[in-house]
Amino acid sequence: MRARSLRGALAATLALWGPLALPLHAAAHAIVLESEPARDAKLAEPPPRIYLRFNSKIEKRLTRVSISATDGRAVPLPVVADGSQAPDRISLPLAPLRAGAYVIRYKVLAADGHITEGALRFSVLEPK
Ligand SMILES: [Cu+2]
Repeated sequence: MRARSLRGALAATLALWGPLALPLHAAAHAIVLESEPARDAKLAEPPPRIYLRFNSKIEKRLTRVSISATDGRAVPLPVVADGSQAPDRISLPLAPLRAGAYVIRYKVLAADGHITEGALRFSVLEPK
């Protein structure tokens, strides 16, 4: 009887602390699953927006995204954090871009408290 309740208590403790102790948090790291433009895309038309979908919820108030022409300075793209968009994705409208190469840099805080940084490159081709 006593051994059984001890095992029960141990199981309950593991259930409580196991998820914190195991390296499962990596699954909650914010990784980009889908993007528009796609990575290294060569676009005939300027993209109307930047869209990023992550594998987990992100803390939008602490998420930063910028765009830069590869030879120019970075321009921040404001991230809407009013709850009007799904918690695992961001959509940022763009003013029309000229032909050229661009880099999107993002720094996001995932639900597990870890920050992920990344970059996405694409280019807009000269009109034919
Ligand atoms: Cu993590």
